[in-house]
Amino acid sequence: MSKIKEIAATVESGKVKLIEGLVQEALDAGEDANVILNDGMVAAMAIVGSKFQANEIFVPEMLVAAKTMKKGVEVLRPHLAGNSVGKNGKYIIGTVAGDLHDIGKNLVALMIESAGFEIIDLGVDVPAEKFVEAIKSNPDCKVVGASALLTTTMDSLKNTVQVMIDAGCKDQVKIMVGGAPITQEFADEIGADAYTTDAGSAAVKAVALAQ
Ligand code: B1M
Repeated sequence: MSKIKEIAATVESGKVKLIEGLVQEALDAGEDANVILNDGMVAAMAIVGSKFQANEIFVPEMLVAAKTMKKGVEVLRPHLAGNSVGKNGKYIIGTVAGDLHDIGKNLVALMIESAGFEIIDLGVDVPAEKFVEAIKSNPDCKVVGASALLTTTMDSLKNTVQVMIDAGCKDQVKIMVGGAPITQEFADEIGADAYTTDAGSAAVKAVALAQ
């Protein structure tokens, strides 16, 4: 089995103790960090999602797979993040109220940090008012990102954007949204300034919006 396949299988089966060693071995063997991330770990999480949907696995297995992926990402972190932190200003990010998923949000934060932003991570299950509070207390921040992973939290994302608009935040920041169920159409409908499908394109968009 190739190292990438081995990493994918390890995330999928939630073998937390093995992942750090395997990711390091792959890096030492010259594998690209982005390939390890996308073809190994992100691909594994998609399989985990499909198995969950098919009732082949349940929440505890999803949780342990997520924990395994997080540990793997920590080994990759220095290879993905750049060293120009802060040159593009601050970027506030969080997963909206009612939503506990943070792997995608964390990857977006990591890529945006590597594009030269100082990250203010509000975490998961973030009330709309907390986004507003963070924006107002960081007047030098020009871009904010909100993530939603569940179809049931799309409304929460809509509310988050609306609360930010009502509080006048758009005079200061551009609002970016993303997450698996989100589309460009939905982003336009709720008044967001930008939507991207993945962490890499989110970083490119954030740089453009901060100029
Ligand atoms: Co959840 N979960 N989960 N889960 N979970 C999904 C999302 C689901 C699709 C699985 C499935 O059924 N196939 C499904 C949602 C279905 C739907 O909404 N229609 C689901 C469900 C149902 C649930 C629960 C309701 C299960 C239950 O309790 N019965 C529950 C909800 C809890 C809650 O949030 N209130 C739940 C819980 C969990 C765990 C806690 C066990 C765990 C999360 C652990 C964690 O994050 N710390 C978990 C996991 C791991 C998943 C799956 C398997 C993997 C998510 C993930 O990390 N993907 C997921 C299935 C799947 O995704 N196929 C699933 C990898 C990650 C890199 O991708 O998050 O999409 P993603 O992020 C991408 C893009 O979306 C984008 O860039 C990222 C990187 O490229 N992106 C942005 C994300 N945010 C962005 C922001 C941007 C731009 C781009 O700009 C600001």
